[in-house]
Amino acid sequence: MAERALVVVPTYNEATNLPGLVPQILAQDARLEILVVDDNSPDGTGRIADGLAAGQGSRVHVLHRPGKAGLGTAYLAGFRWALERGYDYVLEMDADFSHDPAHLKQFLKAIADADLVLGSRYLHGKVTVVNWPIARLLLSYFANVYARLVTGLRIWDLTGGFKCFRRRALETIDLDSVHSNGYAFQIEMTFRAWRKKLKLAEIPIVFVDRTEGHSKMSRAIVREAIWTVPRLRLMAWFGRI
Ligand SMILES: Nc1nc2c(ncn2[C@@H]2O[C@H](COP(=O)(O)OP(=O)(O)OP(=O)(O)O)[C@@H](O)[C@H]2O)c(=O)[nH]1
Ligand SMILES: [Mg+2]
Repeated sequence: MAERALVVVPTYNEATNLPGLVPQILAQDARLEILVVDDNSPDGTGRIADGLAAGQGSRVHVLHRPGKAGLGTAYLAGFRWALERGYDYVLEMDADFSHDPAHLKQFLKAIADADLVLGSRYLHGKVTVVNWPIARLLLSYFANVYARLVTGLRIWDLTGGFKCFRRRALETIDLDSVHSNGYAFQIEMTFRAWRKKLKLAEIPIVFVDRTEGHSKMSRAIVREAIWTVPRLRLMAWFGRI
């Protein structure tokens, strides 16, 4: 049977971005389908997603959740949806055009030789971020230095959200025990994949700050990331991961 890849796109108030994004994703590769996971966005993103699904035949799907419950649980719901339906690859991607759909082909190429491919904004120390204020860039960069030092993972970008999992990777990781929800979710998934001896690969991506809609970054998300890193390390120490 032909290979199928599902791009999981979590949305919260992305009405200005989603209609442009969906056709661009589908145009990259015939194997690609999309699952929009919308948390009852007040701006009507969910209805827009339904319209796009109706117009794109069977390649666009929508999962509606009753309210804003965070990025991590949105992805976990998307991963389970994909596993139940037999997809070979599952990708994570933001709806705000920070992640260029043109990179999707590179992910599909790289996953042929890996279990998890990470899109990296800091590969070998080279910064490929466009239009972020310097304070935001420094926060992200040093968050990654911190996460790398504490976890011992030799990965340049642990907090990025543009990634591709081989089905086997999602089957191997114990999804029920993942409980971080913001940027920490990205670190936790990659850490768990590494602990399971899955093969990780990093490819360079150019990350562009959103021009439409609003950031959902918060202090709580940063705090969660700060605590999650040593928690993961300790759990690994005690053989819990
Ligand atoms: N379903 C769902 N999607 C979310 C939630 N929070 C953020 N998103 C979406 O997840 C993607 C990435 O969001 P964030 O990592 O919070 O980043 P952002 O809001 O784009 O902010 P920046 O980090 O400044 O780019 C975007 O497509 C958001 O719409 C949530 O609670 N539920
Ligand atoms: Mg964003």
